[in-house]
Amino acid sequence: MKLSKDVESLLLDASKPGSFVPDEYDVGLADIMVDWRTAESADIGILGIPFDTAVSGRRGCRFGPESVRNALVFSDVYEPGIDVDLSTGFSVADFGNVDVLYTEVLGTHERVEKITTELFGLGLTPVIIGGDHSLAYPDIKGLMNNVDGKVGVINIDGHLDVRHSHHGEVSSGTPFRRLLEDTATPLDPANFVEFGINTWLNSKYYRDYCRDMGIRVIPAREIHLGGILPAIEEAIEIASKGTDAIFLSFDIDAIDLAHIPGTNAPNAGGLSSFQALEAVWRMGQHPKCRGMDIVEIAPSLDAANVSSIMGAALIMQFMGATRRRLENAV
Ligand SMILES: [Mn+2]
Repeated sequence: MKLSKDVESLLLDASKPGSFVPDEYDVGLADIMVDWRTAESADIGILGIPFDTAVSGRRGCRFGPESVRNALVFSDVYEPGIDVDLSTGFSVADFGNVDVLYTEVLGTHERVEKITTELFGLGLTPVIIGGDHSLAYPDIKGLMNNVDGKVGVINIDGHLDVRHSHHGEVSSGTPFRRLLEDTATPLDPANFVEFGINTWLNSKYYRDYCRDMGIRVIPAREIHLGGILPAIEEAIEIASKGTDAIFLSFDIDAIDLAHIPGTNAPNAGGLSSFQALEAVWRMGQHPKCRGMDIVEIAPSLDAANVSSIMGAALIMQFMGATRRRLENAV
């Protein structure tokens, strides 16, 4: 169709999200992110998993990928605090969402593991947007399937997520027990750290299990009282010691409920948004860091979309850290 030049110049391309008030000096993530089918290679690969069937409480995080992507494409690709600019020399490919089996947890996990195994195999750094935390199992298995040696895992979370099961079923509370007990590629408890554990939604039984297994649990209280930097340093030390790769699993409910209302189990006394960003910035720069998932963001439980905006900020921060890591590797 044809419109007059005058009218054409008044229309913004709505297929490119984030097109509000253009400023020729702004570069948004939408300007640098491409569909994976058109990319030769990429530094970062975004994958969404719209699946919350394994949540035992309030569901809604299956809408996380859509909501976080919407927040993500409004991000500019520069952050003055860390002074990282992603506008040139950094590539982000969007792999879309996993076609999940809505009523089948294990079947969905199989699909996810198949995909993540190939994504890690491409040599890029995946950023996986959940979905519920049960998905950490196939997310991390995808990395383990690509590494000969051991994989260290940092779980930033309000909860331990080492349950045996919920009535014999896999749930969002079981992913790390599954990894620790996996027969093919078990997670070594000596390289697993529980970071930011907090509040009256954890059992002594599972805390004792971690103690008996030699798993370091760093409660949010210890981080608040002792400072974020020593806690980050210790977590990196545990996950990197004798391993070939590190995976960062970020459950948004690690962050205080004042910042994150949009999740199944909001956390009183959790990490601040700054502490969370600083943890991702420092952990993501470690030379062994290979990927991240961010889970349990439920926009249907949110207020003013802030939980999705926080999720997007954490992803941008991880991308900034990844850029620094890749620069340091040269
Ligand atoms: Mn969790």
